[in-house]
Amino acid sequence: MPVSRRKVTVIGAGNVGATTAQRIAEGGLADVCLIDVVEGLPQGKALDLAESSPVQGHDHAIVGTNDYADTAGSDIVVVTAGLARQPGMSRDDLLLKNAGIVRTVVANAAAHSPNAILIVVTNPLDAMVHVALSASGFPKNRVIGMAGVLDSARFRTFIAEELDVSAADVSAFVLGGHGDTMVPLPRFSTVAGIPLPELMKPDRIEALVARTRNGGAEIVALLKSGSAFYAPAASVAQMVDAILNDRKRVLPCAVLLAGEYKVDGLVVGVPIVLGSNGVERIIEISLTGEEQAALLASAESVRVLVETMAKQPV
Ligand code: TXD
Repeated sequence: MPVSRRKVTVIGAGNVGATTAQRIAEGGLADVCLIDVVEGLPQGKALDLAESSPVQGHDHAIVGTNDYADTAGSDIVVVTAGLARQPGMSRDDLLLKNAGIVRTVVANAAAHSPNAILIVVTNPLDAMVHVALSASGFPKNRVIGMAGVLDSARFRTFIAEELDVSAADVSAFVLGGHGDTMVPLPRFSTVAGIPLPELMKPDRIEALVARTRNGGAEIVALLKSGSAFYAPAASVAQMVDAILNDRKRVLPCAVLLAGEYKVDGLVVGVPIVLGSNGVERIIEISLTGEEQAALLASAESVRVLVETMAKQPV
C-alpha cells in the first residue's frame, strides 16, 4: 500500500524558517510548505531549494506561498514567524509584537491542519508557546517549544571544545526558560557517560554555563543584524525527525506543565519523550534545592510575560 508523503509547514521564510525547510527536505524527512507574509519571499526561497533537489538527490516537494490553504493537511507546523532580536534588544522586547504575529499565524495554520503538531520557535519562546496553545486550541501534547535542544547543543559544543573531545560523545541537559533564566545541569551532563564534574573544574564548568546562557546574545553581537539560525534549524529538524519517525527521543522541550516539577499552568523547558503523539511523557528527575529554585525562578519569569500579555491582549 502506498504510504502518503509527510508534510511539514514552516511559517516564516526568514533565516530560521528557510534553513529549517532546507534541513527537512534535504534530510529526507518530509515535503515542505514554506509560508510568509512577504509576497515572493517564500516562493523564491522554495524555488531555489527545489532547484537544489536534483543535485542533493532528494525528491521532496518544497512549495512557497502566502496562502494558508496551501498548508492544509500538514503533520507538523513549525512557527518561526516574527521579528528577530537586534543587538541590544532583549527577547522580552519582542513580546507583544510577536504575540500578535504568532496568534494570527497559529490560528490560520490550525484551521487548515487541525491534527498537526505545532513546534514553536519564535521568541520569547516560552510565552509564544502559551500564545500558540490558546490560538490553536490544541491539546498540550501537540504544542511544543524548541529551545532546550538548541541550548543544550550550545553547552555540548562548549564542553567538547574545552575537553578536546568529539561533540558526538557529549550529552548535556538544560532546563528552564529560554534566555537568561535557563538552568544548565552539569551533573546530568556527561562525556560518554562520565559526569562533567569528574572531568572539569567547577570554575570552568561555571564559565561554560555562563557562555551557554549567553549563547544567543554572543551570536547576535557577532552578526550585528539578525540572530542564530543554523543551530536553531538543526534543532527543529531533530524534533521533526523524532515526531515523524516516532523515535521517542528524550529531548529538552518547552511544554505546558500541570504540576510536574512543582510548576502548574506555565510553559517551561523540561525533558520529554518526543514521538508521533508529540509529548509522549514528561520525565521528572529529582532536583537539588538549588536546581529546583532556579527552575521555579525561570517559571516565574514566564509567568510575568504571560501576565503582561493578558493585560494587553493582542
Ligand atoms: O531557540 C529559539 N527558540 C530561537 C528563536 C532560536 C533562534 C531564533 N529564534 C526566534 O525565531 C527569533 O527571535 C525570531 O523570533 C524567530 C525567527 O528568527 P529568524 O532569524 O528566522 O528571523 P527572520 O529572518 O527575521 O524571519 C522571520 C520571518 C520573516 O521572513 C518575516 O517576514 C516573517 O517571519 N513574518 C511572518 N510570516 C508570516 N506571517 C506573519 N504575520 C509574519 N510576520 C513576520
